[in-house]
Amino acid sequence: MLRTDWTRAEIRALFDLPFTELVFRAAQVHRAHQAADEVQLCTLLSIKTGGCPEDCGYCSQSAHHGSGLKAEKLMDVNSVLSAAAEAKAAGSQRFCMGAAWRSPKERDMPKVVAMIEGVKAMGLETCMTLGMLDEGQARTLADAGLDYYNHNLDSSPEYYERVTSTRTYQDRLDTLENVRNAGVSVCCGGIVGMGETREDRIGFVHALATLPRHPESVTVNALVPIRGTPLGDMLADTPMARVDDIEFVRVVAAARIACPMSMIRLSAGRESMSEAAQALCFMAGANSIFTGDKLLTTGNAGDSADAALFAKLGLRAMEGDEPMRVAAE
Ligand code: SAM
Ligand code: DTB
Ligand code: SF4
Repeated sequence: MLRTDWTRAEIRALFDLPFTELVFRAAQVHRAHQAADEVQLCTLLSIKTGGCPEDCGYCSQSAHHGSGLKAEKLMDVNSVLSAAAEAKAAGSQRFCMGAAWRSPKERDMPKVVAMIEGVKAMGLETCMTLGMLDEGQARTLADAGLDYYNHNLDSSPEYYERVTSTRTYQDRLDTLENVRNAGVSVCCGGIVGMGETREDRIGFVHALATLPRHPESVTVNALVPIRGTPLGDMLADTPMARVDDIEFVRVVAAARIACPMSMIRLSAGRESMSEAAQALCFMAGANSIFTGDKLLTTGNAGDSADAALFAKLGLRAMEGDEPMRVAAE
């Protein structure tokens, strides 16, 4: 039922629709497949911060840039579990753990496995994002009970090489395949506002919608400009390069139409988005957010601002599993 044969021309035609028509169609698709008043709450924790050998042009954690972020060692398991307990108490459904690695090292795996087992035992869904995985590593995480793995395509295949030089788009696709083959659900998305063109945004949505199976979760981040990173400096020095809210909502709407059963997560950049812009994103089919006042290294809207927004918009926290996982059972 879910189309994975979208052409770029079809995705382009969505972007070219009058804005209100695009949002209306996305809202229809959303209602046909999911409960449109439910929004999933996820919490992030950086379990290994900074000092990353990759050179992603947007990232505060790359050792190649001068963001000034202090590198830290892998957290101990108990500290991760207490952060997870706090997230659960705050109403979060999923706990996502991120590490600034190119890929996990063998010596780190026992701790990572203990984190997955411990967080899962609290009744939370587990997600990890640790960089590239080979088949064996994906299987180890699956055996530990990992529910989701986040690994982003970030942009179109053409723009990707302008964003990161230490790995290729194909490397990203290979890890996604290893995660899928191990039976772990996929969380995959990208960043809007890195200086890419409309055609790159079309290529990005097209890449997600033509994966062999749509990601269960799609993250849509707005670039958080970080001083000292190439893309952060570019945006801070050229405010005109900022993608406006209407174009951002178009990306959400096109992703919703192309991947009707996926969860679409409004991710980084929400802190500086107006309530009206966020409401438009929810209207266009976004149905997941990161909660709490911190993402990995940057700020987030915070629980009280989100509770107020949900009350204003009549939204409620989702409790069930993601539709694609329910359908697969
Ligand atoms: N190291 C792992 C990796 O890259 O796969 C996981 C962590 S990485 C920080 C996760 C994702 O966060 C990136 O793929 C990127 O899409 C997003 N991200 C990182 N820095 C960002 C920023 N400044 N603004 C928006 N999104 C960002
Ligand atoms: C994703 O697409 N966004 C999240 C999650 N996956 C791991 C990360 C956002 C990071 C924002 C920048 C920071 O806090 O360092
Ligand atoms: Fe490293 Fe991930 Fe940041 Fe890239 S996005 S520099 S891989 S932590």
